[in-house]
Order: sequence, then structure tokens, then C-alpha cells
Amino acid sequence: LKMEQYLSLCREVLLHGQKKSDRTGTGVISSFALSRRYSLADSFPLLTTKKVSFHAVLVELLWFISGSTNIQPLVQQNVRIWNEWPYRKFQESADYTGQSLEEFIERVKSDDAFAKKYGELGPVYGYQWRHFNGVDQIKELEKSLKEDPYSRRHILTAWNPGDIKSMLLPPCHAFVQFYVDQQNRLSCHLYQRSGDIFLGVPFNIASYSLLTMMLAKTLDLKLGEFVHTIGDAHIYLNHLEQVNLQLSRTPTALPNVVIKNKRNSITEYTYEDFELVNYQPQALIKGRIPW
Ligand code: UFP
Repeated sequence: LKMEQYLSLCREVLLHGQKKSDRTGTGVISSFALSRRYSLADSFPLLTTKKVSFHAVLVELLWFISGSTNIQPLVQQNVRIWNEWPYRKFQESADYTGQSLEEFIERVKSDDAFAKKYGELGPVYGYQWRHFNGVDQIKELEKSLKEDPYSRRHILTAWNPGDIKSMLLPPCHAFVQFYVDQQNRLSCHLYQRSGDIFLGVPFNIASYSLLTMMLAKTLDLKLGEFVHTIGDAHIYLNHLEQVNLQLSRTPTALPNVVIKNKRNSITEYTYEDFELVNYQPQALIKGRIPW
């Protein structure tokens, strides 16, 4: 219950993974199709062996659910995780005259027309969750969980083959299934095609655990497990030191997330509805984002 599963995932990749080259040119140690299970019943799976920004997890998740695919609302809340891709695109445009990433982001924050033109990521998660070929998957998911909890068709997918080319980054967390058991516990299984074990994965675990909590709150269900399967599970070669530092630390008790208000749909929650309690992580470990 202290996220030893995550640490064992790191160890498994280090021990049994293969050294490979990758798209970014960084190089990785990679294993294929690894799964781990995290209980949601009594605590929230947020790493304690380094600090993970719950603020960023929450802001991004609410942004997905809102259907937005523009980084402006994220940067206005000081969440930087999506900044690189629009910036790279901007650098290739005629309007680029040597602006730094910081200057670019300041402009996106304050200039709506500029944000509209250069802050767009294409039809990424938010768009697919709410408008996949005209389907509002979030509303459909809530409806099916409510009307037919034991259904085997509670699916949320972001992998829309016809749209992949227009996304700045193809979905990593792509296919999700929800499950209600005999004790009315809601569980979630995520298939993530590609996972950066050090930087992306702790964040992804927290994000889908939170999504599951929100659905459970709205639908009056109890909490089961978050099950995480990662296709290409990799540790970048420039994260090895950081991963080893993490493995040298002893995990401590996990925090809890309190959802203070119940809303009729997960589309109605706001930032203030959430509180992270008893989170006492060890120090942040920095690592360069190779993607
Ligand atoms: N990545 C994650 N989680 C995410 C996300 C990206 O681990 O939520 F958006 C990592 C995985 C991989 C890279 O290292 O980003 C994506 O590269 P590729 O598309 O080549 O798999």
C-alpha cells in the first residue's frame, strides 16, 4: 500500500529490459507489456519516493474532461507539461523570430488570438473524450455505469486512427475500461501504449486514479483498483541515476484525496472540489523530458 508496485516496475525494467534506441535519440531500457495494480480503497497512489505535482495532475485532468485541446487554460494555471509541442510548431512558423519558450508561453497566456493560433494541440485527449467522431464518451460512460453497472462495455478510448496525424502527440494513455464488482466497487484498467517510467508514469497513475474517484463519487460507487498495463515500458538512459536514487529511498504512507462536493456529472467538478491530504513526499527529483 505504499506503491511498492511502482518501485518493482522500475526494478523489473532495469533488470529484464533491453537497451534500445528510441524516437527521441536518447536511448532507453525497455520491456513490453507490464502490469501493476494499485488499490484505491484506502489511499491515493501518489508516489512518496519523490514529489509528484498533484496540482498539475488535477488541472490537466479537469482540462481533459472540459474537452479543451488548447494549452492556454493550462499555462494560465501554471501547468507546463504540454508546452514543448506547440512551441516546437511555433518555431517552424513564419511568426517565429527567436522567442524563447518562456516568451512564447507568456504570449499564449495573455493573448487569446495568439493562443488560438499557436496553443492548439490538435484533437488530443479532451477532444476524443468529448467528441470522438461525434460521441461524448464521458457522458456515455456515466450513463452506462449508472444504467448497467455490470456491463462489459465501459470503454473510454483516445486512439482515433483517423485523427492521429493531426495530433501533436499521439495518445500514450489510449484505452480505458471500467468495471463494477459485486460489492459496488469501481475499478479502472488503463492500457498505455508507451510509458516513460520515471517522468510520465507516476503522473499517469495519479491521473486515472483520480478520474476513477470522480466517477465513483458521482455514481455513488465504492473504490476498487487502478490497474495499469504499459505496452512499451521504458526508462530513458538519462533517467537512470534518478531512478536509482528513488529506489534507494523508503516509501512512506500514501496520501488521500478528498472530493468535497458531489456533482451530478464529472464534467461539473472544479479545482476547489478537491483536496490532497497527508502527502509527505521525499524531495523532488529532476529529470529532463526527452520527448
Ligand atoms: N509519455 C508518458 N506519459 C504520458 C505522455 C507521454 O509516459 O502521459 F503524454 C511518454 C512516453 C514516451 C513519450 O516516452 O512520452 C512518447 O513518445 P512516443 O510517442 O514515441 O511513444
